[in-house]
Amino acid sequence: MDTSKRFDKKRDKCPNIQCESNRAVLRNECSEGVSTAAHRVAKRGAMPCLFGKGGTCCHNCNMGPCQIIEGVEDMQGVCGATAATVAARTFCRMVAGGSSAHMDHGRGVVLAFLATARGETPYEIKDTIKLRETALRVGIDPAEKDPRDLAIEVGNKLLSEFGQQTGMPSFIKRAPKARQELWARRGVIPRGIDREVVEIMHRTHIGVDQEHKSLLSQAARCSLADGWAASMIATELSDIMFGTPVPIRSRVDIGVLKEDEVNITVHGHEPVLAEALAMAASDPEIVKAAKKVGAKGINLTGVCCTGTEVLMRRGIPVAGSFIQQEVVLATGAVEAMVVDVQCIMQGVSPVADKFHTELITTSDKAKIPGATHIQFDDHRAMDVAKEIITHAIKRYPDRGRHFIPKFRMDLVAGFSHETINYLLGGRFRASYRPLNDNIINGRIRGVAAIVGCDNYRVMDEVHAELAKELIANDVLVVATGCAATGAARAGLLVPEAMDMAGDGLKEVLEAVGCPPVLHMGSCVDNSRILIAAAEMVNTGGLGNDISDLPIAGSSPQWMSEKAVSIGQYCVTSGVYVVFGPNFPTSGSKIVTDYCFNGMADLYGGGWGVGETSNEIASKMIDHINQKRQDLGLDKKKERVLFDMAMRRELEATHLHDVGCKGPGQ
Ligand code: NFS
Repeated sequence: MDTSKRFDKKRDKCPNIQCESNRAVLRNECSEGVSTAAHRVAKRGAMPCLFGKGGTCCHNCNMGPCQIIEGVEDMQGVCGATAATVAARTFCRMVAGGSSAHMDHGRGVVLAFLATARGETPYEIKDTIKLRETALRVGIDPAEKDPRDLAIEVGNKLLSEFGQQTGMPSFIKRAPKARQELWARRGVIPRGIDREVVEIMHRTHIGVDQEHKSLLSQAARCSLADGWAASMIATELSDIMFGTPVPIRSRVDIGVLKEDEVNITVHGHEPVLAEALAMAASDPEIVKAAKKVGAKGINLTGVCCTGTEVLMRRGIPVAGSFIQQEVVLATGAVEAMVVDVQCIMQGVSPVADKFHTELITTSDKAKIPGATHIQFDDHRAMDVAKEIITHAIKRYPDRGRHFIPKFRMDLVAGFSHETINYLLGGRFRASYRPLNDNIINGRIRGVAAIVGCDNYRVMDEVHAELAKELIANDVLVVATGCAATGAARAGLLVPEAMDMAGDGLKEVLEAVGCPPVLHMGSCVDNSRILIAAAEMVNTGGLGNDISDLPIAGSSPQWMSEKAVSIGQYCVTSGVYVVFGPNFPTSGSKIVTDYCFNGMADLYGGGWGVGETSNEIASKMIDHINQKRQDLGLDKKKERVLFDMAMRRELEATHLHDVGCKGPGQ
């Protein structure tokens, strides 16, 4: 039945209903009356508040709020604050907000790690090799130590780095030497993890730091406490506890929900709860209970970065990215959505309410009106997980009219730094040497990272289009988070997609047998990209610092403060980073110029912005070409111009090759 006529124009015009699986669900009569962020974007209109958008609305005191226009004297803040000061302050607070999310996540992982080492959780110390390597990196001699004792020492050391007031977090030393020296010269080495966020909140209070360069220097320091400390701690200890990812096949998109099983989606960011749910889902008692209500079993799927965490380590399918969270529920086929922290839209609650779905919050830091709260505790992880699954099982008989679209796509995930090292170098000489050599000989032009959120205000196809254009130009792509999920939906995370790569890159991929877009994990796992970049420098032949490498990064659909913090730690690490539409300081030309050019002078990596995938790709490729030229590697690497005809051709070949599953297939 053609149901499209039942939808009004606003609904159809909404940009991301163009995403095929979202459209299929939202146009199905089962979702009638459901409102998602896509609809709210349409209702709010295309143009958000310009002052807010450009970072020049100051509401830090009760003399305001002041909306400030740069260069207009009457439009300064009541306190006299200029647009540059306010935009820089706003940017700093975004970095602090984003960093704090990763810091609290990292702290939670360390606490779970310590409890695990003491034998108080159902988790294990799985990767003892990585534990020993990590011990050495934080200055602990692992010799002759029992893994549990060693884990306690490592955990306590890393936990202390959150509250320390002087010195520096241990993993800062993983950056290339030249980078550490540059950070020391610029005065941006973080002292303790939490301290840098507190200092931003202090400096941005009314009447404290009023000089944009000084403010942004603290943003740089805080961002390093995120990337090279909190996020890296979260990734490394999660790997030790739950296993370092290796290549693993799975599926992505809403079609991973199942008709005849109890569908539970885990949504949020922290791996601890999702790991417990994964363990409990196969418990014989639980399976028996599911069968008793007529289901064949438990189908655990992921949403957002929690989903990515369990995808990377267990191959659990990802039902949706950030923009799909409400749509997954609008299928009417989900018994429970279990959330922990971050990126959970309040809009999921009313959508769950329209169906038999139970929304379950599990963190006392993140409660949602209308949800059932079942507090998670590492020490009682299995009991809590079973209690949650039992709630879901009870809902299964109440499943009413529902619609699961057939859209799902195969993918290969699991490209940790260790995997890339092994895949490229082989078992006996694991190293980045072959990658560097192929960059030097020109088969690979460079490496690009596509990371971060997806966003209803940006066209859904941007991640995939950007990735396609980069790989066609022999740029190897690494991806994380919702960007990786978006690229996976488009079928770019399977080895067969190498046909879309340029000849040089394809030759390398054929030899190794991996996809042209490598899934490196969740958003905290962007720290894996930092480690990979440092390893490329250490391997030699591509300069002495990260800023010398022919690499670039982009978050083309950024929306969260975390994305700003991630972008800033990449810039502070020497990477050129291009944001998708709108840069958060656009209300001040002074601050924006400083972020784009001033930071490039200071750190060798700066910010950029692009409106379309084509513009973003051009900027990234130009930067990579410039770095190749600076390294003396610029011989004959012509840019492939990417036009619409080429895109269509690639699309057609690709869908045929990887067997895209559309409705009815
Ligand atoms: Ni990261 Fe944005 Fe959220 Fe994960 Fe997805 S939206 S910055 S990718 S889920 S954090």
